[in-house]
Amino acid sequence: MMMKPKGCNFNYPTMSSETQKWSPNSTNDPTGLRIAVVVARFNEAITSRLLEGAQKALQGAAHVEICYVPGAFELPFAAKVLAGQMSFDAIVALGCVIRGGTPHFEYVAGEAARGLQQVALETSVPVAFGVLTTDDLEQAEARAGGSAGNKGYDAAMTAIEMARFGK
Ligand code: INI
Repeated sequence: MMMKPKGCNFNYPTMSSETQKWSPNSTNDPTGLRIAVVVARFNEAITSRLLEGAQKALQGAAHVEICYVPGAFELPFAAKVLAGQMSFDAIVALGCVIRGGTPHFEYVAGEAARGLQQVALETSVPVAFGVLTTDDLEQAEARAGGSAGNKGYDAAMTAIEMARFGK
């Protein structure tokens, strides 16, 4: 029999698909949690929809603090400041980086991902990666409440689950 580590959730299947599947259970329940959401304003038409998705998942949380930064590159710094405030159970980082044919994409997307993971590992405050990295606007729209779901919702559900991890 496989041992279930404390706080781990094996209740929903993991499948290779465009949209994550979430089944309601105690690890996806935001009740009592304090969550910070940091949103990049760059590509605001998309990130505002990611925020709407995140807010839906976080309904019922004890507190949701929403902060804005100029672009995805600034998300790790903001996440580190918020993690240092010691009052948040998890952080959701939302952004949208569109390739657009320049090397800038690689730097912004890569540093956002690397920096956010670094903050989580250094502070032990979970940081969910709700940053779209797409080839074009159409792909971003699909993932921000369109045909491929809402990655802001998925990131917030991830933050809730990870806030309860090991507890
Ligand atoms: N920031 C984004 O969030 N998405 C992008 O697509 C993007 N592009 O393409 O340039 C972007 N650039 C700004 C960057 O995040 C910083 O705000 C800027 O470089 C100042 O540090």
